[in-house]
Amino acid sequence: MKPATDSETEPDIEPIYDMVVVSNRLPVDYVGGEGAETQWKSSPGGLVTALEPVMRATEGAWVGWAGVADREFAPFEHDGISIVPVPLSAQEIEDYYEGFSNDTLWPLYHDVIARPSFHREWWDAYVAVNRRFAEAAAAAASEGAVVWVQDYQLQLVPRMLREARPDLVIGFFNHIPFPAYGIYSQLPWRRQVVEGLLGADVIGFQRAADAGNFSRAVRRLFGYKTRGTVVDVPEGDGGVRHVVARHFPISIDAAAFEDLARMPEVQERARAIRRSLGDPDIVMLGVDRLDYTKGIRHRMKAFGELLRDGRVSVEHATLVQVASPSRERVETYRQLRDEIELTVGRLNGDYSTLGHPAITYLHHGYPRQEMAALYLAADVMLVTALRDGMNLVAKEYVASRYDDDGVLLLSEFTGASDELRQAILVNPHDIDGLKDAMVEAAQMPKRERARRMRVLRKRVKENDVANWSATFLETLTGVGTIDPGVPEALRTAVARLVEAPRLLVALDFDGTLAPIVDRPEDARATQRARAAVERMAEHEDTRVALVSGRALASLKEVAEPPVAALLSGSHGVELQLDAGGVTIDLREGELTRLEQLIEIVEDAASAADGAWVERKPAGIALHTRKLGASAGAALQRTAREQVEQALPDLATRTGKNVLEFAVRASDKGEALQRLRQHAGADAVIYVGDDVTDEDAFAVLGGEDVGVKVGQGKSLAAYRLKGPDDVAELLELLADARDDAR
Ligand code: GDG
Repeated sequence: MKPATDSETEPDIEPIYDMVVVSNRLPVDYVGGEGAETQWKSSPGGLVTALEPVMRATEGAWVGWAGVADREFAPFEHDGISIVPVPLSAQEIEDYYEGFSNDTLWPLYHDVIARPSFHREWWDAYVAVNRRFAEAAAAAASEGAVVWVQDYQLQLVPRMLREARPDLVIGFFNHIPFPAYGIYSQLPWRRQVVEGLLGADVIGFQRAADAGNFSRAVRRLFGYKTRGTVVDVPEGDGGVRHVVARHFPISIDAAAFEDLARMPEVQERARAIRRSLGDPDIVMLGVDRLDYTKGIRHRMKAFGELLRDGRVSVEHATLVQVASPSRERVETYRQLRDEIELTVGRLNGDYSTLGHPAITYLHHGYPRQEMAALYLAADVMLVTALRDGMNLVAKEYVASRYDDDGVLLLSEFTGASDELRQAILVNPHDIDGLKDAMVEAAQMPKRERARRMRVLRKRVKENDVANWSATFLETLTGVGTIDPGVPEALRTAVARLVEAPRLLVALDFDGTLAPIVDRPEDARATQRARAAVERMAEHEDTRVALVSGRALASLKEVAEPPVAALLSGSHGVELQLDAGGVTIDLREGELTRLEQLIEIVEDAASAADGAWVERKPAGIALHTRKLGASAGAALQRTAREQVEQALPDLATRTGKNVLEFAVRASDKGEALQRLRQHAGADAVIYVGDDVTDEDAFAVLGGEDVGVKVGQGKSLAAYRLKGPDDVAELLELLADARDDAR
């Protein structure tokens, strides 16, 4: 614990932080004390664990509420993280937090399981508090900083931030579901909320279905174009801003849970828990915040009926329900608590015997170590949520079961069910189905339990919380570490893709199939990549296309493409759709402009040693790779100025160390659309490494797969490290396509 000072004046925050996280609650709790004696302690939630390493590495700041009303605290540092407290009045907590967040948005976003209340004064407080959070974040962020806003309480912050600080890179992650439009449209402020979110560069959701619901809301409310995971948001200047809206399933610190479970004292505690329950054969466990979305009543009803029907007895099976206190000032939650406690009382009265409780109900929060002991003690984990963004409890149970034992019964209405397919999946509304599933779980043979748990564990370990935050931040900033090989998520996407009746595999060449070399004429695809491309081109229902910025003639020379391959050169200006030649006819005016252009650029290039030009049918490219960064940039600037002066309105494009001018505008996106049409493809995979490949990623649809090779900001949903990894991906694709035939 560290002391901090109280402040009566405006907190003075320095705009020095390159990374700012904004969440309703801070990762610290106020313990007590005043002024220099103020005491804080860490509140070790999942989000803190996820973001702690990032915050430390970037010396970031965390903006949020300290958990006490009507108190202002000056910014301070706690355990190496800079904390920027945002004050809330008691009235604001009632209106913004308990009201709009927890009694309007929460029930609405969870498919109106409870009835949402709409009050205009709650909305006003939501706007005012969101503005305060946005102002605090804007005050803390350095020029060009990354700001990551968390969850449904702060949906207006991205837009407010962008208006105040257009220089910032803004991410948003929604921890709860995003509902279907039919439900969402009930919200009187539906336009303002979507507009608020669209202020972000990347909007993250738990499930693909949530991202899809959001995109539909954008189309219905604003008519903006959405393609796959990209939304085109029109800007005032007539241009568009690409916003990525896609799923990033959150996870847990799996290794930490396993470590806890492996501690001898935790294992001893697990045995003691079973003894205290009368040593039944089967311990069933539920762990939830006491919330109506969690399906606690449904599981109790099912368990009660199993006892009533004599399918289980209290000597054989018992249910432990941890229901940690939550939102106790909201009326719906008080009612829920009464109902659950009534049910527990009834069931225990009817079925418990001395030493054998039917249900052990615990309305407390417990330390994590005790949670791990409970997970180890449980033969069956019951997760029966009626709607849940992810459900971390399911993942914690799996991570704790290093003994490959235990059965997870999981509602298909949780985000976790998208990943944890080897659980027993249930519809909690179907009480008979739920009862059968509970019996099945209790009777599952040991070998089957172990088989399923091994697969579940692999999944949770692969996508842990560090992976989640890294993937999100990589998408947001384009910077991160890319491991060699083909990541699991991309393998899964490929497995889905090969189901398509007609598939188009569209590939950039330089940097994707071929390593980048100094002299473009020396570039060659790696042996593996070539072989995989040729295998794929043999499939009748798969078309391969090479999509390059090179002139077609140069592409053919270096790539030696299979005869059946479709080709696009000069960024889509040249297309070869069937074997044979292709010509492009420049109009009179274009030809004259091209000649002038060539003269200017060749002149400029001749002045710099190491620069060279590449002539294309409708343009010219100035390569500056060998000049070094600053000389290269200087030459590009001069060339651009000269060209702009003589030939205004020419299409220009900047690639990696290359500046291109064209007398006819086209891009790889247009090329890809024509190729798709020509191939009659139901699905497309596009792989590319250059900024010019972004135009192609931008036209991909929901079923398509975009893969960015290497670092850099990208609209693609997946990443590979380099051409070797692309070759591995293509081999996988060819294998899967062979199998699917
Ligand atoms: C929201 C979304 C999404 C619970 N009781 C105790 C305790 N817990 C811990 C659990 C788990 C966490 O609280 C609950 O996380 P869930 O994911 O299950 O649910 P929500 O609180 O509703 O969280 C949800 C999540 O955000 C993350 O994005 O998954 O869908 O609704 O970690 O272990 N922890 C301790 N004592 C308790 O008594 N120590």
